[in-house]
Amino acid sequence: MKWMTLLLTSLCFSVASSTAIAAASPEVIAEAGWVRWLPDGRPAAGYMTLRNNSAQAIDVVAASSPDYGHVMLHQSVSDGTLSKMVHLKKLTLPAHSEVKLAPGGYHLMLEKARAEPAIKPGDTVQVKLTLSDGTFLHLTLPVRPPATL
Ligand SMILES: [Cu+2]
Repeated sequence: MKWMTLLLTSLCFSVASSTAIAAASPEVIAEAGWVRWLPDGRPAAGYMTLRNNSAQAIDVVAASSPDYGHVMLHQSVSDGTLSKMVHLKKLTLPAHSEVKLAPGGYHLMLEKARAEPAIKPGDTVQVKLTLSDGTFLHLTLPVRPPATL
């Protein structure tokens, strides 16, 4: 009976891994992504253009990274004199359109960078975006110094 259990276990593993591949979003792509690094352990920001090629709106509902302990969706807003950052629960990508995450607007806030080896310009970081249709985007973003602005 023991071989049966082993066989079932390995079958489950192969099903799980093919599901993980299938879960990459077929409809949403990210272009021109990068991370703006700041010195002294200050939070970094992630920028990119997200394109939704589908006929329905899709939301980005979560973001995470193995390279940062805490990742949030933020929007910088200004009333003309003061600028502040608002935490977003989701970022809607309308059908057949693109949304830019860029300095002064939407961005990923990347906090609690891993310590060893410390993230620095020239590195790449991994970011995973979870979409409202249950699929994911796995991104590899180059890290650049703030002067890239
Ligand atoms: Cu922010």
